[in-house]
Amino acid sequence: MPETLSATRRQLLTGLVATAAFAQTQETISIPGKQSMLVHNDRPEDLETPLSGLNTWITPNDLFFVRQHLPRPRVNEGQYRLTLDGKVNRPLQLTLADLRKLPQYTLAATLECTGNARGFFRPRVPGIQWGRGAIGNAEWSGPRLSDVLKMAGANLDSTYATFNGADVGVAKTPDFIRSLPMKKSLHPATLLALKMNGEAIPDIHGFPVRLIVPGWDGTSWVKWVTSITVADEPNTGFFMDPAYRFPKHPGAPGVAIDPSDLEVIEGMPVKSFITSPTDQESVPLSKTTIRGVAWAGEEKIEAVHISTDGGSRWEEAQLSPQKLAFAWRLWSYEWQPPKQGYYNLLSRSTDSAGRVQPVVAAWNPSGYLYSAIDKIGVVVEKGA
Ligand SMILES: Nc1nc2c(c(=O)[nH]1)N[C@H]1C(S)=C(S)[C@@H](COP(=O)(O)O)O[C@H]1N2
Ligand SMILES: [Mo]
Repeated sequence: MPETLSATRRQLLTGLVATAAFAQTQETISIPGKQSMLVHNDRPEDLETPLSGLNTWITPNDLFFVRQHLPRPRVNEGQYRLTLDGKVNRPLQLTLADLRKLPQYTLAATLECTGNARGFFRPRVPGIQWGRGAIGNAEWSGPRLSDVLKMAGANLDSTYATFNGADVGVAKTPDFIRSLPMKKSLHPATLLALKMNGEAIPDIHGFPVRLIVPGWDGTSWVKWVTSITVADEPNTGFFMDPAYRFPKHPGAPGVAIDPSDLEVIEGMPVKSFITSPTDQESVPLSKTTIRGVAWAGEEKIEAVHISTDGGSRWEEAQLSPQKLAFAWRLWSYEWQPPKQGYYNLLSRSTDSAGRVQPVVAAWNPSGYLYSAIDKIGVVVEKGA
């Protein structure tokens, strides 16, 4: 019977697909809890969150994306020391216990990789071809960076603090070192986090101490922080220059940009994307809830607009109550399709500074800060 045959074939196919995916994750992901992630690289791990994992305000640690350039270090809690040096009156070596004794603050902040959604740039650019999921929102807890700097008697007129983590350079990849302007370092929301969503920071997310730079792209959020050096110049290593820089003025797509026309990325654009339904999914004619997230770096999300007709008409989506700087807002829109067929669904966010998501993202040679209006296609089926 054809029906049985197709059912069997379908079972067989999904069975095969499932087994292959399972075998792959089993082989490559030995990180507890991270089995459902999309694997871009396995050594070191670069893992993307599936869209189904981005429909909650807090992203669980097990579903949080991972990006690292170097083999992941394992830091021994007892032996851990945080060194403070450079332009400080009292060079310090702090233990975890010292950091735990300081006043602890908790805040929600969205962490997004600078290269998130790089895979959408045309012409294509080299680098991890992230989809939408190199992003997550978590609650981070720990002392303020400013309190730690003041403990060491840091010269607060110095212009930078430079952070090194326990990971070290290998082969052609240099050590991961980042500098943060003193102004942002002294911001009360900039933390040395000891906890992520109420638990000790997981190894893969920077145990035991990671820098939280709310509203700025993920590159500054140094993991496994072991030293902070106060200085009047930024570090000049690879991860400050030439990496993670953005054109000072827009360049033509596909055209190289002179390094002197690039600058360090500070802050993030206004963004939104659709998490459900997913691109090319079939949805019923009855009713569909379109969902997604929106965020705006140091600003707040003011509105999200949805178009279900390719951008002719726009309607306002419902926003979750959290109107905060640094953290994303979830949004939803109840859609009653007029009839069956193929629809282009778009989402566009507006923030408290009046920034609006553009139709076209600013192309740049490294594929950073993709921020165009999101677009997916869905098939509305009568019987679905
Ligand atoms: N020490 C160290 N910190 C790091 C990195 C790294 O490679 N080494 N990668 C950065 C980048 S580019 C991003 S996007 C975030 C990713 O954080 P996550 O893996 O916890 O999601 O960590 C940042 N901090
Ligand atoms: Mo990143």
